[in-house]
Amino acid sequence: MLVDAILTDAPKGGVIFSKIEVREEDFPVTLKPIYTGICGTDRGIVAGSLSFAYNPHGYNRLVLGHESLCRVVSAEPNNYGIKAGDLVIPMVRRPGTCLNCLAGRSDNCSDGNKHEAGITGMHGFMRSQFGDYPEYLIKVPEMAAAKIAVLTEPAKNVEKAMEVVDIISRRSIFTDNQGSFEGKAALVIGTGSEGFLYAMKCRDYGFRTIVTNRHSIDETKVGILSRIGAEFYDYTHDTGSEKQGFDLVIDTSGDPATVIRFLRKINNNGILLLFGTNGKAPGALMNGDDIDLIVERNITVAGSVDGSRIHYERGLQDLIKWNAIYGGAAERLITGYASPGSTGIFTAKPTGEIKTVISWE
Ligand code: DN4
Ligand code: BGC
Ligand code: ZN
Repeated sequence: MLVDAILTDAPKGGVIFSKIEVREEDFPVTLKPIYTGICGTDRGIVAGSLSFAYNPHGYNRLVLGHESLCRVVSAEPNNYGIKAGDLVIPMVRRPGTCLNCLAGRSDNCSDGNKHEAGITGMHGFMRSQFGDYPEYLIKVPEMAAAKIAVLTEPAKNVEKAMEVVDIISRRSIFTDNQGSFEGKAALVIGTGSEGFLYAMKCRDYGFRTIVTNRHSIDETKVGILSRIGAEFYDYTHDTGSEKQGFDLVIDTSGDPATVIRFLRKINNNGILLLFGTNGKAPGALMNGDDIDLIVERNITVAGSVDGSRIHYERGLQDLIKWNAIYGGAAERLITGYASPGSTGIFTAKPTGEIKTVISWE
């Protein structure tokens, strides 16, 4: 089938809006995207800095896009309740053959043989039409959620990562004597969409939540943080004395020097969660004192990637909740809309962007 698509050549990079002939299998469901979100991963692929990205077998190009809200155009009868007219979110990962993949947890794929739409060996969702299977579609229950549902995919990463934090935090008494995180502080590095979603989730847990970057942020971003009860600080103005004592540090920057900087400010039994990826970031040295600190303070360093069906479902629920309790905070994360042909959006991040969404209708 010949479709309009946003294409790259992974892992080299580049981006064009063009037609591509995709050899479609006989998919039982046909989808048209309404919105597709652009994330740091897409820009990393376009910049050629994510060496793990690759084209589908037999193609010298990859259709980008893994964040999408779609309309079902047609669906064969199925056991998943998917029918023509439904709003759905297609899942990013498709299982390989390892035990985690077989058990429905391809987010924990143990041999790397899974595929990811728009990232690793599978065409993504930034095309005018595509086919899929009902088992990889998350139903969006109500029209009220339609505006924010495109954020479900990035939100699912946060839900899974915080589940990892839950598991790690059980290694010691991590809460106060009421079982809450109220007395604890979380630092989120980075002010992109994932940073904001982490900040909202950290507030749900009761963490004092601090978000940081290497520059100041505009009023829109300050406004959202204030709605959710989180603080911002520009760490380049940190004197080294006031901001420390974090129990949870979440990095969405992928910058080694920044990660090490804040590793040094983590409390006993604290957690460093690595999430941002940027293979082209300059290296930074960890020294012997850093290793001693990780050991002596019982610090856990963890990575987290992707999420499974349950995380998509929780992510959508949380987005609806955050939008309601924080005065539209979830929909405020969408700071701009672009057309499929404006590919410059992949190489130049608009000032103040949290999430730019491509509109396909
Ligand atoms: P994004 O919108 O590019 O956000 C990255 C944020 O980090 C931006 O606000 C950056 O600031 C900020 N940043 C960059 N360098 C530094 C630094 N040295 N110090 C402080 N802040 C810095 O990307 P996103 O929010 O869509 O995704 C965040 C990252 O997570 C990306 O690297 C993705 O590839 C990765 N990711 C991982 C998973 C997963 O593990 C899922 C989705 C995304 P500025 O550029 O705005 O100035 O499952
Ligand atoms: C996606 C994840 C994917 C990851 C790969 C992210 O942008 O949201 O589903 O596993 O990229 O690094
Ligand atoms: Zn993403």
